[in-house]
Amino acid sequence: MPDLPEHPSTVSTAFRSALEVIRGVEPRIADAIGQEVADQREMLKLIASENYASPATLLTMGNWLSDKYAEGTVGRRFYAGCRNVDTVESVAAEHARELFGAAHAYAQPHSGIDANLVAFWAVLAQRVEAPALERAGVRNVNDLSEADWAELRQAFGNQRMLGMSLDAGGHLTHGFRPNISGKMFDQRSYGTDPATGLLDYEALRASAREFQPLIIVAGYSAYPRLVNFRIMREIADEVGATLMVDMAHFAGLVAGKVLTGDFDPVPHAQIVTTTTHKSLRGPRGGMVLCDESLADQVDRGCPMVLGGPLPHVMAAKAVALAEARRPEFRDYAQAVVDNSRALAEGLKRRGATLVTGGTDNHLNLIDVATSYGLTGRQAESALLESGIVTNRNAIPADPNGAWYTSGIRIGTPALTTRGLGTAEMDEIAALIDRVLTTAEPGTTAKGAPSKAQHILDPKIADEISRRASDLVAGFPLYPEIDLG
Ligand code: DSN
Repeated sequence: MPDLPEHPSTVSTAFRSALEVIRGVEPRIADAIGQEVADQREMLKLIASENYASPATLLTMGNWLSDKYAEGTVGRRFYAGCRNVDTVESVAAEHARELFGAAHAYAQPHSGIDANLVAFWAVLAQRVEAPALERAGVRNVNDLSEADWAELRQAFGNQRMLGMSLDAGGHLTHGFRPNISGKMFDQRSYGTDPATGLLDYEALRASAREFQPLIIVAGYSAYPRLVNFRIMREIADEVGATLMVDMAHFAGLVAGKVLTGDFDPVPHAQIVTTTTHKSLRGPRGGMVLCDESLADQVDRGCPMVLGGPLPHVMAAKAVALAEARRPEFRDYAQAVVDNSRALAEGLKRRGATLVTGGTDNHLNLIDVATSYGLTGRQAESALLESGIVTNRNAIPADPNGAWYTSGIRIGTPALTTRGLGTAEMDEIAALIDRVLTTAEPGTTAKGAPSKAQHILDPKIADEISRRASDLVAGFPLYPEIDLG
């Protein structure tokens, strides 16, 4: 675990005391918090987007900063008395700039979708609103005539975005209809090469030339390989698009300098968004990095898109980013990828088919339909029953659709934080393979084939659960915290 304090008992005392205070008001909540850490200690957590924040990061979130309204940004607030929030927000942004080598950082977004909305609207403000204001000879939207305002609103709705398709590993917030981004933009997707499963930059280039998007979004939540951001920027420049990268999943690998050069999005994209709680191992939240040209627009995220910031969470972002600047974070990031590769090798050796044939990052995507004759939903449930927590995920051209899916996504950031290494990854591959080779598709109550139900011998589920919990017991989570 990161950030072991000099006196571990201090951390124990802090969490115990906090729970005691909470228990005095609402014991069910104290119990739920205690149970959550107990559950997390026992789980074999392979959800690619989850991690374990340090005690320092967790403790930073429970304090008086939470009580302060601070709409606006540093030095430009709508409320008085924000000097401490200014410090917190400035320190978080400073660490983010230094860590990622970004010209500008904005630490307010509450989540990944908020960060993406701030980015979209910063680009729309720069490329659609600012020229409209200039044409009308005014500085503020409030000064536009009704006719000019109607025209601008229509222009906002006419913009195009090119994003990675969902079944290739893209994200709902990259312009898909169920999300607000899909209702804002006319979206087209780019996919992967059906033969290799890899991004096809020439197909993407052709699509960009034809579609002429305002924004090209790069980034993924289920693509197990690297993205060449230099080529993405080249394509964006060629068609006059702004390159936005959502690095939520792999921010920790960028911070830990595993992804550098063409694979580091920050020098190549005009704007980069992230969450702070995935491979970056911080508190639950989001962040935006950008070049100088977008800094003013990004800083208007509140009130443009966001409500009042969460100063206690920005404080925790600052603490986590300070941790990520330490040399040991680079070892962690490298170990995440080494573990992911070891897991891939262990699965392949046992006969599993992986989308793209392997991994270069923190995640693997098992094609469980081809490998084991199961849907993602059946595999996810069988694994959960056996003490292995994963999530189902679509694979390219998924025959089982986005709900049942044919894939299982597995990620290594959390278990690497606990200290598990490549030998344990091979053992985990053996456990996963044993469950999935033994599980079978089930039937509905009426005996028809079901994509949801599975059959798994309870003895196998018990045996694997025991082996999974023995495995993680050797790598205690928060060993310094004893809640009694
Ligand atoms: N929910 C996150 C994930 O699991 O990838 C992305 O939003």
